[in-house]
Amino acid sequence: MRCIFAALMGNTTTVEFKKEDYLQWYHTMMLVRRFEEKSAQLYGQQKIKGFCHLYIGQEAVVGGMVTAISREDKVITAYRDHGHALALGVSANAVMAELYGKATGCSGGKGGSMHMFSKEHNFVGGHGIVGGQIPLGAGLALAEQYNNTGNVSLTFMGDGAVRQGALHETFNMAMLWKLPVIFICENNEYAMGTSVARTTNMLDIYKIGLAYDMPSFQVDGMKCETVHEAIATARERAVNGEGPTFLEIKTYRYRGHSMSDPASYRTKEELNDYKKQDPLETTKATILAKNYATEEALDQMEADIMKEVDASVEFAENSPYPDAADLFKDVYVENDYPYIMD
Ligand SMILES: Cc1ncc(C[n+]2csc(CCOP(=O)(O)OP(=O)(O)O)c2C)c(N)n1
Repeated sequence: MRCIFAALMGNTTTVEFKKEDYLQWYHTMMLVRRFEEKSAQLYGQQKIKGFCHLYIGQEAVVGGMVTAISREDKVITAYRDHGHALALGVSANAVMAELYGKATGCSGGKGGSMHMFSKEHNFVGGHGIVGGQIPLGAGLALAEQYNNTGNVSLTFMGDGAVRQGALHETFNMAMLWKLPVIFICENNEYAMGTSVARTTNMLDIYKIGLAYDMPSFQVDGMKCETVHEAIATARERAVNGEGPTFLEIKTYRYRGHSMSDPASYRTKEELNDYKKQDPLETTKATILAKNYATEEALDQMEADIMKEVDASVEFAENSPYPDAADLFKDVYVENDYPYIMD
């Protein structure tokens, strides 16, 4: 355990990654980035309304996640959820239509930006109440343990959410029952306009887990390599019946908290320091240096992604709004309720 700890605390990895991993990371991150840039534009045109929290800057977290998990694992997160949905394979069409509030969206157009959901992709949301998803994530893990599936729950949260009391109750139960859950705090340094330093004397969030004897690590979140290794190691422990892990993944959002935030609480220099470590740029540089793909091939990949994103806008534009008669559908359990996880 000591050597894993040393590897995760630094910004290097002990794993040899394959060409396929790098290409998948680049594809995932590029899809999320271009999709969200388009969403921001559409929000400005009032095509997308209501709350909308962009993930731009944090893409290496979901990039590293997808190569480290099984597609049967359950993933749950807060409202900054477009990246998780897209990375797990929910189509750009279904995510864009959801942003538009259209019936073809992944939550039937009734969830919007904060409530992406896909039973088919084992993505259990998309939750607007800060920290509300933490106990739910442990519940998902309990179901996997009870049914002896060998799957794990990946329970994401922001740095603001770790101050919720529910986290402590959940950590306690998860450790007591050795639940197969990976708690992942995406520490992007701010909860709305409030920095971590303004809310706590303990800046190393991962240490919260140590109070419960939970293996807890800090991870460089600007690199898919370190994220993948941390999640894969935690997953192995969970699958082997060794219980939960807490990962504090250090990342940064380039945009404001939501579309209405000018982000005046931070400096341009701070933002630029993170942009210098941009995971799309560093992944591209590695791919080119290792001759995993040519620059032209990567440009082609990007052009194809842009087409996919543009097509999703057309799809959303041409989709119908939910029927008024469906207003009370999907609220309580129904026999044919489409979102219950079997
Ligand atoms: C229980 C609760 N309290 C307050 C809010 C209002 N609120 C929405 S987002 C947010 C900040 C959360 O920040 P963080 O958990 O760090 O996530 P990030 O936005 O950085 O992804 C707050 C306080 C809420 N949605 N739920």
